[in-house]
Amino acid sequence: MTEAEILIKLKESILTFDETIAEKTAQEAINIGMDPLIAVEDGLVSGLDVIGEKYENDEIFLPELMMAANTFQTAMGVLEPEINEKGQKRAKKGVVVLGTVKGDIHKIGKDIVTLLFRTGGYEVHDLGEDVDLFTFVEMAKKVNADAIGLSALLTSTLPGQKDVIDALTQDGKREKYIIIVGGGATTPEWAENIGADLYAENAQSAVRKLAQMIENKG
Ligand code: B12
Repeated sequence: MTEAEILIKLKESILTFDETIAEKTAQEAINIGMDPLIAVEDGLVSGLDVIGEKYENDEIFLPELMMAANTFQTAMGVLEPEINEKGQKRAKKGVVVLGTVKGDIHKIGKDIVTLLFRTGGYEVHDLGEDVDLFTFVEMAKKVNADAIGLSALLTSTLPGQKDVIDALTQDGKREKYIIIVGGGATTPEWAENIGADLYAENAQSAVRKLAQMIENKG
C-alpha cells in the first residue's frame, strides 16, 4: 500500500467503524515507515471530521459517534507507541497541566496534545476529562506549572475555560501561568475575549506556540 492508500483506508475504517481494518492499516503505516502523526491527522482525524458532520446533519447518531471514537482508539493503540518512540529525549522544556473542561468528556484531541507535548520535551500532567476549575488551579500550583492547557469541544462547555482564567485572576495568580486553549469549539476570537495567552488549532501548533512563548518569557 502507498501512503495515499493508507490514508484513505484509515479514514474509511473510521467511517465504517471497522476496528480490524483500522488496526491492520495502522500497522501497515508503520511497516512502510510512514510518519505516524500524518497517519493520525490526515487519516484518522479526517474520518472523525466527516463523522462529526454526519452527526450534525442527523445522518448518524450517538452510538455511531461512539463506535467511530472506539475505532480511532484502536488504531491509536498501534500508532501511539511509534509516535512516542520518534519523540527524542530532550531536556525538559516546561511543565504543563492539561485537561478537558467541566461537563465535557471529549478526550481524543486532548490526548493528542498531551502526547505531542510529552514527545516535545514537556512534563505533562493530564487531568483527564470533565475537570473542574479547582482541580486545574490546584494541580498547577502543586506542580509549579508553566502552562495550563484547556480543551473544550462543546459550545456549552467553553465557559469552563473562562472560569479557570477568572479563578486565577481572582486569586492574583493569573500572570504566573501561560493559558493555552483549544478544542473544536474554541476559536481565536473566543481565546482573545477570555484573556487566554494562546490559542492553537491543532496539537503541532500548540507545541510550537508554547515553545515560542516560554522562550520569549526567558
Ligand atoms: C468522537 C466524538 C464524540 C465521542 C468522544 C469520545 C472521546 N472519548 O473523546 C462521544 C461519542 C463520547 C461524543 C459525545 C458527545 N458529543 Co461529540 N463528537 C465527536 C467528534 C465526532 C470527534 C471529536 C474528536 O475527537 N475529533 C478529533 C480530535 C483530534 O480533534 P479535536 O478534539 O478538535 O482536537 C484537536 C484540536 O482541536 C486541538 N486541541 C484539542 N484540545 C486542545 C487543547 C489545547 C490546550 C490545545 C492548545 C489544542 C487542543 O488539537 C487536537 C489535535 O490536533 C466531534 C466532531 C468533530 N469533528 O470534532 C463531535 C462533537 C464535538 N460532539 C458533539 C456533541 C453534540 C456531542 C454530545 C453532546 C452528543 C450527545 N447528544 O450526547 C456528546 C457530549 C458528551 C459530553 N458531555 O462531552 C458536537 C459538538 C457541537 C458543539 N459545538 O457544541 C460535535 C462537534 C459533533 C457535531 N458536529 O455536532 N462525541
